[in-house]
Amino acid sequence: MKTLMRMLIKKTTALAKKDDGSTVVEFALVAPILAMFLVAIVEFGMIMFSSILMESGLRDASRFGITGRELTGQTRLESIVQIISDRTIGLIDMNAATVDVMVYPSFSDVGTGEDYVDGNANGTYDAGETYTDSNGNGAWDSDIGVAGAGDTGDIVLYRISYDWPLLTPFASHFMGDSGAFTLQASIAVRNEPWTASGGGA
Ligand SMILES: [Ca+2]
Ligand SMILES: [Ca+2]
Repeated sequence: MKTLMRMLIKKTTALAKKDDGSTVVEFALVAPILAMFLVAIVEFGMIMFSSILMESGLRDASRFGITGRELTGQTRLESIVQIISDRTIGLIDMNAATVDVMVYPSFSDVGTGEDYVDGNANGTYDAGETYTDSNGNGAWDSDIGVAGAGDTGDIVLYRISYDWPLLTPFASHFMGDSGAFTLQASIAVRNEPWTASGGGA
């Protein structure tokens, strides 16, 4: 990327020094590429900035979540999403972002699936194989987390995923997938002890 930029700057400077008619034509060819390149750099900066805000927003939300409190007029989950939304100052479209708040029996269970006997030894669960229905929903789950902000002392995972729509097709050559760059963050915490009057699920 640096080399390309150096090349573009050199070319632009060289064109500025020339004073024949071809300068205008050549500059017209280079200018859109240079402009697109600058937009891509700005966009990359925006993505990095949003990513940092998203991570700190998620951390703030989890710090709030472990206290068992809720914002006035909102449920705990709504309050948690509200905090992330406030901290990302509108850069992340919360309607398009996926926020998961899930309860696990222990830290080591975070992100793990229900136990099963791998009958055909292919390393994955297949329909018909014996499994332990930990969450009692009558089906095997690849993630044993149960949606919710949890009760006092519970282990809770906060996870956010957002597909940043890339502005420049140029940028999507370097990063992202099908015109979007996925931003992700997650944090697992243990809820503080609180009394029944101090909060609720
Ligand atoms: Ca299997
Ligand atoms: Ca299950």
